[in-house]
Amino acid sequence: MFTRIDHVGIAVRDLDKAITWYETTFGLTVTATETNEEQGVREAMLLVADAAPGGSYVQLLEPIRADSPVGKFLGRNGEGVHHIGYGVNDVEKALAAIAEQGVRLVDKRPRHGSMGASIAFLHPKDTGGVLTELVQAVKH
Ligand code: V0V
Ligand code: CO
Repeated sequence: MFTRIDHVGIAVRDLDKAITWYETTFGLTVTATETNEEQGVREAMLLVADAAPGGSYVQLLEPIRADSPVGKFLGRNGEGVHHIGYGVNDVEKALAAIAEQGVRLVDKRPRHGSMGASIAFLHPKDTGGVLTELVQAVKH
């Protein structure tokens, strides 16, 4: 069902500082940055490896509101790994198959994600404490 790891989402307090750190320390480069009002984040995708039908990225996430998923996470845990995003070919099909296994869905329908992707989250309480995101990337 999963085609690759699309991205690892990392909660940060200061997006610009975090981008500079990843660029200078690991030599990564930013492919896209975006503010996602619905998700309450300003985020940047840094390419790690290119692959079809989409690359693998580090996603740096800075909250734009304290009362948002990433804002609450930072308050509780500080900076660090927030979620894993797996690539899928058909997010609606994957959601239906996973729901059938009894896993609670945060999103019953896909939402708008980074770089035009369709995304949906599974509840971390049903996935061994790992917030898990399904990502149907725009083909390139
Ligand atoms: C919360 N919990 C987590 C967690 N966030 N566990 C593991 N990893 C995380 N990232 C745990 C938390 O410790 C609590 O456990 C419990 O879940 C309830 O958390 P809460 O924050 O008090 O309650 P909720 O229900 O308000 O929020 C939890 C959920 C929320 C997972 C429903 O964070 C959510 O909707 N997340 C999905 C959206 C999201 O994360 N967006 C930002 C990335 P205890 O204390 O009860 O044991 S946006 C993105 O990735 C984009 C745009 C993209 O990729 O394109
Ligand atoms: Co994500």
